[in-house]
Amino acid sequence: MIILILIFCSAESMDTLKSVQSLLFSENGEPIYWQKSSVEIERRELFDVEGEIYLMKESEGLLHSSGNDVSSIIFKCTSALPKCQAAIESLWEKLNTGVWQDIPNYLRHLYSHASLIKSFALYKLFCYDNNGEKSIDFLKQTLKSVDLGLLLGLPTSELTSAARLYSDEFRKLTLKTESGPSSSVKRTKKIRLESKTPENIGDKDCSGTRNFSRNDLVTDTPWRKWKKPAEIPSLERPSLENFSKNYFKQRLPVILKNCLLHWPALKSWSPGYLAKVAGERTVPVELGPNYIHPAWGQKLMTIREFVNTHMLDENSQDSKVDQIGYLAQHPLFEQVPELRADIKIPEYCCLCDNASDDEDVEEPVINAWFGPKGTVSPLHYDPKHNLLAQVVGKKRVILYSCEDSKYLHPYMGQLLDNTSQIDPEDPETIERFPDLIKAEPWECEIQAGDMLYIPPKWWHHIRSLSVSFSVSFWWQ
Ligand SMILES: O=C(O)CCC(=O)C(=O)O
Repeated sequence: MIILILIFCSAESMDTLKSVQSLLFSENGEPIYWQKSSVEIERRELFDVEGEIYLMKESEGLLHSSGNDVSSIIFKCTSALPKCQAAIESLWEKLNTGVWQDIPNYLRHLYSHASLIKSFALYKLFCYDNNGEKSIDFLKQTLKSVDLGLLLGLPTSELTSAARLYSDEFRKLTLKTESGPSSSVKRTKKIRLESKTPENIGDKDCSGTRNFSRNDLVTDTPWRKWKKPAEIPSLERPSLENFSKNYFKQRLPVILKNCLLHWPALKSWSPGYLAKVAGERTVPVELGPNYIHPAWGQKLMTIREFVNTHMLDENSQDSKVDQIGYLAQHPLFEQVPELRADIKIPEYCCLCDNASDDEDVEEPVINAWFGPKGTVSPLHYDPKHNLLAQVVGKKRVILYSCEDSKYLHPYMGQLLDNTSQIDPEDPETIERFPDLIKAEPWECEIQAGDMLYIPPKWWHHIRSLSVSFSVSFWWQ
């Protein structure tokens, strides 16, 4: 019996197991995390999380078992799992009490670490308790556990490495077997959902809120009637010097045509491709017409689920559900480094406002914006320079200069003070805010292969006109 199970278990899976094990334990079996973190957690804080730490250490102890006694390994893993789960749930409560900014980092670290231990227990079970469909299920839960750690805790390098190893394993497994799932196919964002435990986060949706039909969307062009929009100039791969002198330094928007031709993403990305490469990864999807609408909410789901329910049918451009889903402003490339290899940081991002700061230009913040036709980002501004690269499909962009801010009536309050009450698609807006007539709109459509430069503090309203994948680079 033991021999049979070990035969089922591939050498590759065992290699992954060893690699993940080395993220958790030093060569002599000492848990690495506790050596590193004892300095981070102060004594009085330790008192607050004593119970959780006890549970986590116990689980780790169980998981660092060696030998070939498979039934004992399985027993230890199944005993470790509920302990990790209890620690995760208790930490989740703590992370969701009080103001998010005041949550100490050590709690988020502990949450991430508990997720890593849980994923390791699940993966070990996958390796030793290998039986067809059930093992795929273990592997899915494994990935979900690291993703929850990455999304809701702190994105530690250990979690990122583990996620990569598990994803590779999942890809190999689904390539090898026919039984795998078919490969068919924001706002300073911090995910904090209301559900009590992380386990049911995946099931949370905006139920109770009104479903919004895509037919309700206004797609007319009222802003053109208020004032003829200026056209945003468009240049074919301008030199750095030209871009810097005439646009970057002048703070003027411009479309940079055909700048992405060397990106592998331009050829390969499609909803089906994303589901194939990262289908089992859990991501936060925004649901509802846009982030200021009362029917807006967030739901964690796998990319495959998102593609299968909220995207089409790539040809028909229609989604299967009424509610619009948008994977918006998400650091997907940190979470899924495999996709990071498909894009390049534009050389224009090396420009900076002060020549003396030349050496201090930081890496840009890279976010993914992936959704069906009809996603809307309401009129808002961001403080940084932005290159919005359009990889798949097209988007319509309406811009207003920061000089027109006085006519754009931002919401009051800290959370939405970079968002305007003006809805350029709503014909009645002008009656509520008649001085809007004094603001000068700019407008353009960006296509796959284009990049739009949006200067800092320029207001932008963006609607996808087809299935769309954009990547934004914010810098300085
Ligand atoms: O494409 C979108 O929906 C919004 C993009 C955006 O707001 C940004 O890049 O800052």
